[in-house]
Amino acid sequence: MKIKEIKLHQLLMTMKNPFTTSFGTQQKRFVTIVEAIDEDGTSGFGECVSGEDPLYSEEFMDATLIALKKYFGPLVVNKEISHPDEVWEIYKPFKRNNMAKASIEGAVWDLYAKKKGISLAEAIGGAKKEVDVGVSLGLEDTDELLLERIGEKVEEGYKRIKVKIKPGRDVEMVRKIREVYPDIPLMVDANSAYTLDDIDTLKALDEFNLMMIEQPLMAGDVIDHAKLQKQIKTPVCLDESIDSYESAAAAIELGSCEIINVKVGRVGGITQSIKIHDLAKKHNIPLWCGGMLEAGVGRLHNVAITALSEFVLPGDTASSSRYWFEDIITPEVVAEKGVVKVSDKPGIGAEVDFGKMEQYLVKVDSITADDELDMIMHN
Ligand code: OSB
Ligand code: MG
Repeated sequence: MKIKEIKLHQLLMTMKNPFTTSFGTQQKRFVTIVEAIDEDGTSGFGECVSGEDPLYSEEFMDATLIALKKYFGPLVVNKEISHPDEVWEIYKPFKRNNMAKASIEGAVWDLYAKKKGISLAEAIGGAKKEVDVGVSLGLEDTDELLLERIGEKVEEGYKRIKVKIKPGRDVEMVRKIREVYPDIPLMVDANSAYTLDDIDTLKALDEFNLMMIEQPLMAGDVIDHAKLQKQIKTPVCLDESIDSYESAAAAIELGSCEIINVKVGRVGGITQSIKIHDLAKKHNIPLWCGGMLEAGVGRLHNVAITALSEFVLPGDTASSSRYWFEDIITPEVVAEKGVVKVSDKPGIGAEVDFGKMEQYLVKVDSITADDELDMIMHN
């Protein structure tokens, strides 16, 4: 494959409902769709999942766009690439910026699968025909409102419910949920809002038979999480702390978690996700696919990676319609009774609909062979 042009379609989308976590509330999502076009005019698509502000991780969309335009686009344009794994190698000297790297790598994976005439899931090595999904619910102003939301999602058949917690909205809120829904598969996500000083609160959650507690402590930490896991019964699941293959290996070795949430963008792409997958399988660590409030392209990538065998727990890849009035792909991602079908069409398995995208479009940037890598450092 030789990529001739990379287009960065920058979209501003509005979610149906505001989404509140311990970081704050958001209703607008700034999405970048990466389109990698090869010499035959075939397009592969990736989605950049950076946050709008550096709250979840250090990456944020404005900075990510600079990284894509200045480094990661020019580094792959006009290069002969025979397999998408090579993209990580090309990017290796450049530290971090995982979501930026993953967005182009994802487009190359889609292009590669399309060229081979196979689905992205098959290209990755995923054999599942369908995947189980749950739903991630933001904090609501009152517990009653949250219970209403949970009721809707249970009714829709999602395989597990995840609720966001933060200090002051934790034990009593979960107690109320359990009073109404004693048996649903339930988990909580703290988005790094606690410290070991909150050990009593974290221990108190043990009584609710939660599937797991996601990222209770600081992003990046594996030491305190290991101490915490020894003191609580609820399995710790790491999200923000698993930002590379190396941090996954450290967390497994230290016993910092019993479960890992894989987000392709956070770990630097599909190639790295597969490496983490294989490591987790070896150590019997169950995986599931997290979400970053993706539009359709990222959502389809999530479905494809979930087709791998160690993704044994329901992911956060809910229906397009849970987030958007209109997604940018045809057909949209649909979860029926908590199950999403894995497409067997070539690549991501749906068309990116430029007509639908138009309503959200802010700007399109293009990277071609004219955009040479411009660095101070030389070899
Ligand atoms: O912590 O998993 C998280 C959304 C944005 C950033 C971080 C997280 C989330 C979610 C929602 O929990 C996942 C989704 O539905 O896409
Ligand atoms: Mg999380």
